[in-house]
Amino acid sequence: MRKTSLSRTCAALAAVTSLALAATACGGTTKEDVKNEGGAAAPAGKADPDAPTKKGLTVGFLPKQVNNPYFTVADKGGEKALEELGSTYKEVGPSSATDTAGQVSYVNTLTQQQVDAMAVSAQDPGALCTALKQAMKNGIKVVTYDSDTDPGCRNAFVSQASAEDLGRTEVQLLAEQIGYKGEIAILSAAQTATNQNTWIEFMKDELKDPTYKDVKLVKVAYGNDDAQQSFQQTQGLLQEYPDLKGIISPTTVGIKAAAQYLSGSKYKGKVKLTGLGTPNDMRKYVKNGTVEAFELWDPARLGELAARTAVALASGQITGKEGETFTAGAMGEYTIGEDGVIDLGKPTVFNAENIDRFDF
Ligand code: RAM
Repeated sequence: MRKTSLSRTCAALAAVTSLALAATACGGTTKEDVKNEGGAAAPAGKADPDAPTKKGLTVGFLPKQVNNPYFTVADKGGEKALEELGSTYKEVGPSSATDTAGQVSYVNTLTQQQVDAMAVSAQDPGALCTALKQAMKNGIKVVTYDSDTDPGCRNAFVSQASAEDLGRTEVQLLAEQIGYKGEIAILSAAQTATNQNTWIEFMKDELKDPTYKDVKLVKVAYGNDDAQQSFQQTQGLLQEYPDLKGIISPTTVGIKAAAQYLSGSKYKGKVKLTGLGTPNDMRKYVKNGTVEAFELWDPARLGELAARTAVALASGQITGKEGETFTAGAMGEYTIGEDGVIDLGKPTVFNAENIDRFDF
């Protein structure tokens, strides 16, 4: 796999995209962030790595969307970890991935309830900032997981994998399947989603490599993490671009709906599909020849790491500053990176050979 250093790519990204997006994607600091009290990661006090792990804490999970199987698995991972740690888990959240106002009011509810920490997957990077800062002012530790807000609006971000790895490998997976030639499209989630937008910028950057000179990205469509809208968007893409050779869908809801559409159409096996999906959602489409390979991290481990990070913050073992380390139970030791980002690890590529080894 071709790899460039993240900082080099981030500099390139800043040159080609809006600086704010590049900063969110790469964890850099913009003027905007400096205005956000305290700048990045807002560390409070000094970390004491030897401080005892507090028990009896309450940690609220606020996913992008509660009825999304991906978040059900992720948040269950958080729940299990909190149980083990002797703390209490609760989950609140909107049922639509485009209900930004709903997410803001859930942050306010958790603040009013005086939880000790919250783990939030942001539908929109900017919209939650004021509410999250208010939570931090009230002494609540804020962890984002899955989809980040601005670094100044949370203590730490638990990232599922390097955004660069995810964006580039999805292009590599699809390009290989279409023989490095033809029109491709992206079927994303919500237009404001921090995580998907970051990955898409890396996909576009990857496509600039001469390896892909015959591959053309014709459209980015948005299915809003809604099964029906994603299905219709896939149908629309094929009507608009009858020569389309492949689709990348970096959302578990999108890839499943696209697979469902392709699998019942004349395009089955002809129009290639890859992206981010859960093995349980995608198994049938891999077995029936609609999908060759796709990828994902283990959402339960992501939720677990978010919970353990929240507890480490609330216990004073970490503050969210770069270089601090903590032990996340059996998951081992993690070090906080630039701008308070903690990387879970490498994603897994699933295909017909290995998919039956996974059950999530
Ligand atoms: C969807 C959500 C989530 C994303 C996964 C891959 O479930 O958009 O944020 O991480 O897909």
